[in-house]
Amino acid sequence: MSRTSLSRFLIEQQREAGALPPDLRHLIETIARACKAISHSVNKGALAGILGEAGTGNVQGEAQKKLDVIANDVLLEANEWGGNLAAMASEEMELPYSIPDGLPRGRYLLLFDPLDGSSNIDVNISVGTIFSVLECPESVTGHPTEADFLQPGTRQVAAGYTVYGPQTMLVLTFGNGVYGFTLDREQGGFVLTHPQMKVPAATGEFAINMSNMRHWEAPVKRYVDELLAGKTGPLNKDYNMRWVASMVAEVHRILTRGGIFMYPKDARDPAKPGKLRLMYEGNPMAFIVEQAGGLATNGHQRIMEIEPSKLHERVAVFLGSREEVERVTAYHRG
Ligand code: AHM
Ligand code: MG
Repeated sequence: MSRTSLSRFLIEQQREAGALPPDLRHLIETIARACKAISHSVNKGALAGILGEAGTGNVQGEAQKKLDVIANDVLLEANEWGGNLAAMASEEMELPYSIPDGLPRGRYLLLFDPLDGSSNIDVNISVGTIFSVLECPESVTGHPTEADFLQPGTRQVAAGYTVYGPQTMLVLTFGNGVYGFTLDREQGGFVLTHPQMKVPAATGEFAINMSNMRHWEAPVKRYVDELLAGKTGPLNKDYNMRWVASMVAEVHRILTRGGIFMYPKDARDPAKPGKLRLMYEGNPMAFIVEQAGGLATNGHQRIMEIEPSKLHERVAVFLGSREEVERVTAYHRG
């Protein structure tokens, strides 16, 4: 069987499809290399003494796991000297990390959640890395600031995630469809295994943390009540439910067999528009899901059209199969 490596795929996209400038191709190869290193750490687990708490907290007030910190460092180190980036921003860092003086600076901004779903690390359930690439505004001559990152998701030039599951898979888009690559550990590289991934328009599967039900807003309660009513309710169909508590794993399942993922705004902290972060969770996942034919809204508008006001801004998320995302979004409007 002839196999297409990630490098070959990216070079062909650059040459034939013209979809990818050379510096963006190089950046994606570098991110993939970093994700390979993170995958090795995740796989070693207790053997490398990397499970458990780091003993520190991040800007969002969440306790950091050792692997949150390791994955963040791996991504920073791999990407700072490549010459493609002006700055990076991460869930684990309060402020952007500008490429230090003395190293070449490029034209892209990279945002990431280095280890998403980190409550799952210690129990050996899938976790992942999510990333988003923006162009640095041309007016920036020195070190980029937080304001330079505050661009809507429609301005993303690439996005992707790596899921560290039974297989490690990298899933990518740069606005030209969605492609999935599986890590071949013997060969040491990613191989194209899932060309043109598509989210089926209809689904019988939903994902939401039901323990928060009493805090939900009326449109979400109504929608989930209807899903639970199954064949005897207005939707006239039985639904199944999944909740991994790793967004990367849920989105990967949805890209494979359809479904709707929801993390709505709720009344636990009325000041927060949701739990997930817009810039490095909502936007990249929305870009991927839309490129695969699905939809992603915050209940009111496309996630990718939200004008961000801060780096660590939160967002309500409804994403996946078109028909279901349209329905729950319509309930918010109505
Ligand atoms: P994290 O980035 O701190 O890991 O948090 C994000 C994760 C998502 O992957 C997942 O969908 C959600 O948090 C699960 O939250 P909960 O534990 O409330 O169900
Ligand atoms: Mg996360």
